[in-house]
Amino acid sequence: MSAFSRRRFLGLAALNSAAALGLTTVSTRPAAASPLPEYAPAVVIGTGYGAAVTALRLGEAGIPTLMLEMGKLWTTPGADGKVFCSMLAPDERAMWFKDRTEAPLASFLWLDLANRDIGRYAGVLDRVNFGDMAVYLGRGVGGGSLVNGAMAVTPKRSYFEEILPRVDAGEMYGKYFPRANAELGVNVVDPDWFETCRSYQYARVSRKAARKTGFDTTFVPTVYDTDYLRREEAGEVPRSADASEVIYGNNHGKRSLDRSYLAAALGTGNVTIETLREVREILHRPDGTYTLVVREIDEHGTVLGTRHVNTKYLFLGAGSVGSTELLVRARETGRLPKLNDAVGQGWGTNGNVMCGRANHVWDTTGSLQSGMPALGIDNWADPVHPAFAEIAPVPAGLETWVSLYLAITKNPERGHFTYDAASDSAKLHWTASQGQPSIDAAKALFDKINRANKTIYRYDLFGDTRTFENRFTYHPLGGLVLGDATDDYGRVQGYRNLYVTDGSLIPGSTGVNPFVTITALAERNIERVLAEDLRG
Ligand code: FAE
Repeated sequence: MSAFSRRRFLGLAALNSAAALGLTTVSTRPAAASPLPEYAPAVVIGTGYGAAVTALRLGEAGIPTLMLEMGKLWTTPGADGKVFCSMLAPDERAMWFKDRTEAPLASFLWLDLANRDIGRYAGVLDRVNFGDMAVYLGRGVGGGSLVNGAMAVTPKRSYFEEILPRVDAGEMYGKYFPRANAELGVNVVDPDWFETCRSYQYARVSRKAARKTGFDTTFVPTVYDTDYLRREEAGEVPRSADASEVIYGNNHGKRSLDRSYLAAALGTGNVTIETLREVREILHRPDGTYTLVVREIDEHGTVLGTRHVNTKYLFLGAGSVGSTELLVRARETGRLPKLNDAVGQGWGTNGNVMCGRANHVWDTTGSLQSGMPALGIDNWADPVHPAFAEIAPVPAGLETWVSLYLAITKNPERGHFTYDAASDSAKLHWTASQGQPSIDAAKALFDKINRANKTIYRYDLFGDTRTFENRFTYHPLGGLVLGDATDDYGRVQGYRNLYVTDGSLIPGSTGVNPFVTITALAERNIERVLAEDLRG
């Protein structure tokens, strides 16, 4: 058993016992299940990809580390025996303090069939609405890993070199990407099973249309256990991906961070996770250490109190929107006045745009659709309109004759954040027109596919009659860009022992789904920071 597996095993036991006891603190040391400590040598804000990598490596190095997560621990089953609700029957667990779900596919035949009124609760998926752009985010222990589609894609090296030219690509592709893929548990669907299974009939229908146009498709690696999926379809195990579970969490099959990096971090014995704790402010003390103002809530949003936690080493892993908001607020309220002008800049949507095509009546996709995509149409080499379009499911549980796609395009537009004192929050500046390059790229690809297959777009999926939906993103990136707001290893400019670890480091685009890149970059950065700042 490797050290990672052994630690993972210990950490999983700690997560399960915290859930069984209804604790908001998770640790392998039972004594730690006490009020929030006043001091921790290292604090990591958030429990998403960057945060989880950082906590594991700090814990391995023997550094007592506290993780503060605003969402809840997702291990305790509800009254229906399930931890998460499905997309077809969403309830309060679905969304972060909303009165009604806000699903990405707004309608079907112009009817709002996907959304339901729900109670306000610390649910797993958030949609932060900023005018012309809405950002979907995961909330809970594991961050985005709880809600995402599990697509684990390493970017093309040439594009990685283009977006982060100062990062040594040789080192990334030789060491950190392989490390990230191994520890995330990335695997690929068995190609033979794929050809005959029911779960991916929808993907094969889209592949046929792509091939007829002259485009080829590529398998998308995943952190969903593809063997589990095979057994789901065979009826051998409880269904999850095949039971319309994805954006509101998966009850089985997915290797979310709480089952990989976070479990291993807990298993070091040096990492504690505190849940339902939102960091509101960062103060810099005269001795160079940091004080965090932390709001404690319960699952129904009642504020239980505000506490202060002091730390020497502070790592921001609250995601592109969360970490950027914390630093924009700190700069504009004068708490961290030496933060530079790059804080809040360089934000992008990873060029996300969604669209649907109407299939011919004989091209049925089937009522059983895996919620975890397996194929993408790779048109990234197109010199004018590069796009990588994932073939997405419509897990409605019935035949819809829709082929759905989430395209990742090369959109050079960037947004920025400012601080709004009235609401004490960061506001994203992004206009609808900035999304146009993404639409142009997707349109270039899907117009060709429609022409070759004599098919048309679906006009009924996004609430009105639009064919391309680019008013939301699943892939917020940037805000605290590597080498601008930070040095080349995520150290925040202007302040010692303050670091960024998450998707806010990436300048708006990765060309593929981003979590493998976020993970690998965090591995690279923490290795250097540990060697030079903490051990040096
Ligand atoms: P992230 O995972 O967002 O974690 C941040 C954590 O910090 C969250 O748990 C927050 O609750 C917490 N937090 C925020 N503010 C605070 C605060 N002030 N105090 C305490 N805690 C805080 O950060 N990516 C892929 O690569 N493949 C996919 O298939 C894919 N599908 C997606 C599908 C959906 C529906 C969504 C929403 C996203 C998807 N993504 C996918 C994106 C991916 O999940 C995202 O890029 C990463 O989760 C971002 O990782 P970070 O470490 O930046």
